[in-house]
Parts: sequence; structure tokens; C-alpha cells
Amino acid sequence: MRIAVVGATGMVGSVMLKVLEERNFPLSELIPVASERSVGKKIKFGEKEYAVVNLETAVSMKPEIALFSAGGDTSLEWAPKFAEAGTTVIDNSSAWRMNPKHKLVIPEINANLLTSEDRIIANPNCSTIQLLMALKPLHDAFSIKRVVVSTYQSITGTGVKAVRQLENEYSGDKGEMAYPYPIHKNALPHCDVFQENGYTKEEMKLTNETKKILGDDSVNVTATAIRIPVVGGHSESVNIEFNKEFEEGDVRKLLSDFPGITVQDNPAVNTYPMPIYAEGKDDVFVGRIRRDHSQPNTLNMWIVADNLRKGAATNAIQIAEYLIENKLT
Ligand code: A2P
Ligand code: 11C
Repeated sequence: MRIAVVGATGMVGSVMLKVLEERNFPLSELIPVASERSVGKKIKFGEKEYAVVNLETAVSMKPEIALFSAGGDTSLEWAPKFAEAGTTVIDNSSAWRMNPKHKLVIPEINANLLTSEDRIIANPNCSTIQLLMALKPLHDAFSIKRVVVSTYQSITGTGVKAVRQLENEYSGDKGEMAYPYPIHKNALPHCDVFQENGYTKEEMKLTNETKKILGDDSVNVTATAIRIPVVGGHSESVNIEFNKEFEEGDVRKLLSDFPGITVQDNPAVNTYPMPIYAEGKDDVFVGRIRRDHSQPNTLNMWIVADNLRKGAATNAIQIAEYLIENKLT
């Protein structure tokens, strides 16, 4: 199995390489791909070193699977060329997510939709993945009517430029700005670009991708996405109104039993999820689970995950593993 990682020198791409190594992914050859400026650069993977190639070379090598994380424009232009050459593309950008011809997949939720015909498969947005992991078992049991979510998002979601901005601000240096304002000691109610409806693109991803992944247009999500000076992961404060009655004990059990979720919830000893502990882990962590007493059938909880792992690299690699296990490539 030859695997191309498109964007191998980037923030998500480098975590993809780490996760492939950790999981002993069954690959015979790694094809690291990046922009022309990185061609020839050596990437260490396991015991070997691989040289970065450009997109054209990678297509001609006909890898079985290409994991893409090099931005939407690269994806729009190049994913179809790989697909044409017989490669299955798993794309981490927003380019194909809402295209009805392409599946939007979280393996624990809807990998069963995948067939050998799928040549470009979309990986959802990071804040959507961790939200949906926790919503899915609850939706199946109690039918979700409406979700109100506020996110507290890591600067790693923006990329290397944002990490540098924070480091420069810490040390008092001037440098390139990823955001329109300082991020150190600040909170920006602004993730991705503003749209005409007053919401940001990030907020609308949470609304739209949720309906597609659950395959249920009746689930309403309203979101406020905030960028905070944190690197380990995204956190979400979530209020869920159900159509049916629920017991808190059943909620805890459903979440604990769902693959990929760890419940961390014991206020008596200050146990709750936090990004510094989620960093580097593949699970989604859920805590502060409690009934909302202000209206019937409503629950509050707090969800944290490493946005570069389950929110991006790990989810994409789990899709690849599913394709291989089910002989769909
Ligand atoms: P490069 O390092 O050569 O610029 P990040 O998300 O951290 O900004 O990283 C983006 C990734 O996508 C990097 O690996 C980057 O490569 C790659 N990339 C950006 N633009 C292109 C392009 N036009 N063709 C191929 N790879 C690209
Ligand atoms: C963020 N969610 O943290 C973004 C990063 O649509 O894949 C990933 C953007 C995307 O700002």
C-alpha cells in the first residue's frame, strides 16, 4: 500500500505522519508531497527517509491512497487528478465536504456509507468531528432537536503562522500577524471568515456538516466560534435539547460506551476535560455532563479533543484504515 501525504510539511500533515507511524499503518511506501519550495526535503518516517515530491510526480506514482491537507485550492485542483489516476483521496479541507456527490465521514458514525466507488472522501472540520462524536449516541437514543455550541479553539487550527504570532507576542517580538488582533491574553470571536449572514464560515460548518453527517436535516445547530491562546485542542460548551426525555445516567453510559469517547466527569475531585491533557491523544473527552434546569429535556456538557488528531489527522487515517480493512481501495 503506497500512501501519499499531500501537505506533509504542514501542521496537520506532520501529525498525519506521526499517527501513521504510531498506528503501524500497513504502508509499503510513503510519498510525502508539498509545494515546489519543499521538493527534495527529506522526511524521516520509521527507519527510512523519503524525499518530498511535487503533486505532478505524486499523481504519476499512482498511490492507492492520498491524504490531503494542503488547503482547499490545492484540493479542488489536484484531488480529481489523483482520483482519475485511480487513487482514493481523503481530503481534510472544506473543498468537498458539502458537495452532495462526496461522503463526509467520521468512521465511528457513518463509515458504512463508503463504497469502492468513492474516490474523493471528505474529512469533516475539526470542531464538527468532536461535537458529532458526542452527539451521535445521544441523537440515536433521544433525538436531538437543537444544539447551542460555543467553541474555544486552539490557534493550531489556524496553522503555523498563528503559533508564531503567539510566540512573538509572548516574547515581545514583532512579526507577521495571523489574526487582525493580538491573541496573547485575548479571545477573538472570529474563526475563519465572516459571511453575509453575520456568522463565520467556521460557525456555519458546525451547522451544515452536522446535518450531513447525521443524515438528518431536522437537527438544528447554532454556533459561536472563539479563538483562544491555547495550543492543545479545541473545547466546546454544548447545550442540547432533545425531543425525548432522558436520564443523566443513561447519557453517561451511552457516551462511555461509544468508541473513541472518554468521559472525564467527577466535579468532586475536579475532573473535567482540558486541552492540555487532550493534546497528543486520539480520543474525544466529555465532561461537565449535567441537566439544564432552565427548560425540559435539555443537557449541558463540555467536549475537548486534539484538533490536529481526532479533528484532522487521526480521523482521516481511520477512514483509510476502514477502506483497507473492507477492501474498498
Ligand atoms: P510547503 O511546506 O512546501 O509550503 P500548513 O497547513 O501548516 O500551512 O501547511 C500547508 C501544507 O500544504 C504544507 O505542507 C505546504 O507545503 C503544502 N502546500 C501549500 N500550498 C501547496 C501547493 N500549492 N502545492 C502543494 N503543497 C502545498
Ligand atoms: C480552525 N476548524 O480551527 C479550523 C481549522 O475547515 O478544515 C480547519 C479548517 C477546516 O480554525
